[in-house]
Amino acid sequence: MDWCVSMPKVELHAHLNGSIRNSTLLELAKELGEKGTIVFPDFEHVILKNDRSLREVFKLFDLIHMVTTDHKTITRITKEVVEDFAAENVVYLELRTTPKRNDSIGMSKRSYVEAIIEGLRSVGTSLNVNFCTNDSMKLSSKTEKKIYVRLLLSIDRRESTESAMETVNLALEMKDMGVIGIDLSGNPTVGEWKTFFPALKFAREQGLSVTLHCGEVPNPVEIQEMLEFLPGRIGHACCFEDEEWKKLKSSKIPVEICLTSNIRTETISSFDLHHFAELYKENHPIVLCTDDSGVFSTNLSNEYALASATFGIGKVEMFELARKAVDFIYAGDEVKMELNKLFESAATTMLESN
Ligand code: 6MZ
Repeated sequence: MDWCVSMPKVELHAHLNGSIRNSTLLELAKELGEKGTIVFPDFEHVILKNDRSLREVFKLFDLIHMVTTDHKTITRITKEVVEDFAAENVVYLELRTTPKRNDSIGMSKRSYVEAIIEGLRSVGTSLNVNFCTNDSMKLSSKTEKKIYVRLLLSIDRRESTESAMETVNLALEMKDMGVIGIDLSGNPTVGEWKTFFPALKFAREQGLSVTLHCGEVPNPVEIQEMLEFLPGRIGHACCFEDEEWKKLKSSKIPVEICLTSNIRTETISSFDLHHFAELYKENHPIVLCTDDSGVFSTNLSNEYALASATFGIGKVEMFELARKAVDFIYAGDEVKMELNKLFESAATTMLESN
């Protein structure tokens, strides 16, 4: 479906290291294999495996982090990921990543995020990237492609309260460099919500937006508490019971929907049974996202094509779904206005071509 590629789209749930190109991942692993740091054939086998359970996905992330977590590589991956999203006409991207500390190579959480910002700066001249919060003028209309990028710093569920607080403080320090929010993610079977609550509450009090991975596995108590926290958005919402659906629907919290990810990790048994259908029918705020485009071999256009084909939604309605996502972005009104203008002009072009 070419129109899924050509129409403008908004990506709100993409993990940096999960969005790495397969070719880059293999290249980096080969280099480490040659140095004897890893056993390349073992690594290659895991990377090229297509179907993996949720548990296996988190094992894969540990492997990915072994080959990606140095400043130079983080800069490279960021550049490539932004270029890949822009190439399929993503016009606004909220990229999330877990700041990592590695004393042996002089990496602090701050220098990790600085390496990402360096990646945003180094995107080629054919693409205009707006990433600083005070930087709206950087999007010149002369260049062919433009993309707004904003950063969310993730707290991994393996972290302590102190470490989560450190990430929130870092996000606050880096607000002027495009960091606008906090995400809670990581293996959903690990850690407890109450560990992160103080940091998330503080983040929100200080004006940061918060999104939570919620209900990726059944955990009614945690899901209820997360919904009561009233985050700006939640990701996944796969394992909800009646009570939780009721709460979600009355709260109107937007849901970041990741179709391929949910099927690949077997948190949902088949596309046609996905909760997208019901939420869409009931006009609940939703946004289609990729989650980990590299790990799950997908892209955002593919997610739109999948939703259209599976749920029988036409081109105009899919366009409206993409446009509606602008309402749920964490960037401010000025960016929203620019995006609304951009969608308006794309709508005119689409109608003329029909
Ligand atoms: C929960 C996920 C995830 O932060 O190193 N992550 N957390 N559920 C998911 N669904 C499959 N996919 C990715 O990107 C990788 C990290 O993002 C989180 C995990 O913590 C993973 O280690 P970054 O850029």
